[in-house]
Amino acid sequence: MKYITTPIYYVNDKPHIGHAYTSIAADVIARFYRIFERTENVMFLTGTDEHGQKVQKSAEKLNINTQDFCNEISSQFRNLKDTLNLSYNYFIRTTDENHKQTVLKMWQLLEEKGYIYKSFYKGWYSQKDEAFIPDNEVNDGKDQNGNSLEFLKEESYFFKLSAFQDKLLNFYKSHPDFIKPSSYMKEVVSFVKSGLKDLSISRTSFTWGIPVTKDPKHVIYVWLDALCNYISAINYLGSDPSKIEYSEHAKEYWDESIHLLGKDILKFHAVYWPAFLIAADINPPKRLFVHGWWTVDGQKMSKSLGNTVDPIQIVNKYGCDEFRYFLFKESNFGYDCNFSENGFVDKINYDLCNDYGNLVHRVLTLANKVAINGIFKLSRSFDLSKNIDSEISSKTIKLKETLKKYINDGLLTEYLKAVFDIISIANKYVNTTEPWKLIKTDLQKFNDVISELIKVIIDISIFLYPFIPESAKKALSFVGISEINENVLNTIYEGLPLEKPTPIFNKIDNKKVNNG
Ligand code: ME8
Repeated sequence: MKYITTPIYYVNDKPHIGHAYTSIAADVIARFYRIFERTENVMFLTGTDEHGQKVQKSAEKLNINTQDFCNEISSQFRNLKDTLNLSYNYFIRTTDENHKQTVLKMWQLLEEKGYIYKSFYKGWYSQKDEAFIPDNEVNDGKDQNGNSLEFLKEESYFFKLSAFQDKLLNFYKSHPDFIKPSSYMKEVVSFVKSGLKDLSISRTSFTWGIPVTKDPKHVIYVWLDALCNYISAINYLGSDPSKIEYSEHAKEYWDESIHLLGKDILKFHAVYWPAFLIAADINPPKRLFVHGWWTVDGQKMSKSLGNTVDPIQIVNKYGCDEFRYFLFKESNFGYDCNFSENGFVDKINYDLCNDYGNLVHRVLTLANKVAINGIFKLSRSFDLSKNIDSEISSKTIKLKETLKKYINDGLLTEYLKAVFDIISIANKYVNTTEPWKLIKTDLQKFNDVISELIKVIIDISIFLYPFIPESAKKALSFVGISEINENVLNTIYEGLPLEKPTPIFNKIDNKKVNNG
């Protein structure tokens, strides 16, 4: 079982490159596991976060009914499925009835276990981050990034977060791989060590949220509400609204859960969420894969600077697989990275066209020349493991285990690098063996070389499939393979029905960059 999630996105803003990045990362991981696990055992969840003051204000500004406003923006996120070719199984909305029931059950559990009390909140609140800001991070009514804060004085329910300091520190210690990359773990540990204050978990000054059952003038704090999406989507607390029943089936997924998130929301996922879960007798998720921040041409992306990158526009201009590939080849997943359209075009032209696309095209064009009745007969019953004298074969065999490890550790950039190293070796092999000469001088040797290269193309296409699904499928279709699963790697092919290859990627003229 595998359970992969993205953050659920606020509906006060339309989707941009940052949202696309997290969602595609989750998609890559889900697709990879579907190759090596039974497909139905891999659950990939995404959705929208629709409650809270920020969303209510955005709808009010436009003079639109809040639910209608949510429906509109939520559908823009849902439609990314087609634009970005996302393979999610479920799209959750925090306005879904089923989700609301889970949040109320969670509240009930925290209350029954004695972790909720009523008091009075007095302090600063960031509407932008939907977060309470400690006094020592406030300067002149602004947060550390210069965003205006609001001073709140209102009755509130509190969660006894302070009671979880030691429990959390013990948890981090016994689960050193909980957060990847591990530099983020250090940040979290030092935050928790510096002391935890109880957390305000209800608001009374606006209404757009889930009302507390016994005290409906309070709505539940948007982060407690939102984080519960990860368990409501799998009905962890049971589907009957009248009773709480921990689901064994949900637990199987939960034990293998991976949350993907940007570094901006690390504290909520690494501190608050495990504390809520431990309080409710539920294990924290298995892994958090944290990624860095995209800037654009070296600048922070913001609506006011007008430099937000629209993934839909980029995909329409350059193609979906091209965009998916670029995001992870350009960035070092886990760390900050910069978007520039020129950089994008270079990656497509050099890596996808020159390296992968060209390898497939020239090898299969040569193979077609000797195919009999459209079938290319591989020399020997071609088995890479018996051909380990060659550098590419031995590296390709080891690749599967290396890539599995990279995916398990959230190392998406390393993954691509490892595959492209093989592509580069394979291209060199073509250049040194010169099969276009062998076809005239030594047909047996020609067949050996091309057979080996075809097997490598099959394997790397399967490995690239999670990142560039349609292009990888196209490459595989040239050799008659339509199924994408582990068997493709393990099959010993004797003959392959060939199609005449057409280019998988088109070179982009750099002039296109500035010409819309
Ligand atoms: O925080 N670079 O939603 P959100 C990289 N609703 N990633 C970026 C990015 C950028 N410039 N901008 C956004 C919320 N992201 C909450 C989450 S989860 C229970 C609730 C990505 O719409 C990144 O993954 O502000 C970040 O964590 C997420 O979008 C925040 O989306």
